[in-house]
Amino acid sequence: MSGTDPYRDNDSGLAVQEAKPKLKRPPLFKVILLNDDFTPMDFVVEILKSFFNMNEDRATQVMLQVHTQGVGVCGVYTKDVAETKVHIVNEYSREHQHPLMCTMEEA
Ligand code: TYC
Repeated sequence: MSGTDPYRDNDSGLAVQEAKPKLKRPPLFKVILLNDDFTPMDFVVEILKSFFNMNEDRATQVMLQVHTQGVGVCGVYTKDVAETKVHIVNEYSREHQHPLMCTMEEA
């Protein structure tokens, strides 16, 4: 074999740096509930249990946080998952004639 085989150390004296891995962590998004004056507290608790896997105590805490502070975080997800959660919560609320608003923002 000749001396130009690229897989062979040909002692050129050049330092070769390995490429850095190009994988980055995907950006994360907070799914957020907004307060309103009309959606029943029980309905919000049911949403948090059904779509965000919270138990009764945690769901009640988050619901009360939204009720008193105006907003609360339901969870943090990748973009696709956050978008899907926002969509299903808003659809479900509309189906039940409640004005509850769910949205997302970069974490
Ligand atoms: N403020 C509502 C009420 O008094 C309850 C509520 C809580 C509504 C959280 C929306 O995201 C919400 N019935």
